[in-house]
Amino acid sequence: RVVLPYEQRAELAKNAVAKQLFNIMATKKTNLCLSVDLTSTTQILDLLEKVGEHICLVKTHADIIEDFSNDFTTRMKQLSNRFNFLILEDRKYADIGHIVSLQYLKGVHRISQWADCVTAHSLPGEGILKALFASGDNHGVFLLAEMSSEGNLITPEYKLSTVTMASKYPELITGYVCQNKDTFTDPGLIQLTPGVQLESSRDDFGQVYNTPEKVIIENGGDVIVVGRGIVAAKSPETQAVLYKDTLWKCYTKRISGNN
Ligand code: UP6
Repeated sequence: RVVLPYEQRAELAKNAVAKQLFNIMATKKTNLCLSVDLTSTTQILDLLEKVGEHICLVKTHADIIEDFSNDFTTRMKQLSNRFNFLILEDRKYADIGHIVSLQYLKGVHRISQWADCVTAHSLPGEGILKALFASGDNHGVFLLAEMSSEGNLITPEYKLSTVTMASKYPELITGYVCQNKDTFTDPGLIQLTPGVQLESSRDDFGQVYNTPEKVIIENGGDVIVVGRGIVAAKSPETQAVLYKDTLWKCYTKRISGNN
């Protein structure tokens, strides 16, 4: 899986969003996902205006935004069309299927109307996937198979059962949020890896950061999530270009087999 180029993996993808995302990465030559963890819509839109051309995916947390509105999502959608990136709402669903379906379709956020894909935990069991599958067309789910935070309670058995559960929903699953390449083998799925900064470090609340080399070349990351590494920089735009170039270099090194 890890040595195949994104354009070939696009052809193997069974989920429409995964196919699209592989193609965007190959066309724009970027595997950078910006985690735009800001609390104001103007801050978010201003930043996307500046870095949209450098990213393949934007990851949102709609529930941290203080002035969330339909107008905001319309504008974000316009930017995603203009710059050709997709939108992932990192909702990390973790309830019974019935409620997750309502959380996806309803509420103030109406996530299904603007997000190309969402994240979900496998903890509640298969019903969560059944519900998300029944709740729309041409959408996707990144299932949490591992977490970046220290002391998280995910075991090797949990990870294995997560992948077995997901294999029953090939049209729904875009990929996994995970840290290691041995998590899954299907080259049509995407490894989304958070916990990345240019230097390995930690924050005060258990987040663990690895370097681009480690997460892409050693650990098989396909789409790399960077939040504060870009968002908290003096010049997020300059930093986004730096991350984009560094991450892409690691990917080309990986597929050339020259590691
Ligand atoms: N995220 C993780 N680790 C996980 C899953 N998700 O950090 O295992 C998400 C967080 C945050 C982003 O919810 O939005 O990735 C990481 O942000 P950071 O780069 O600022 O630490």
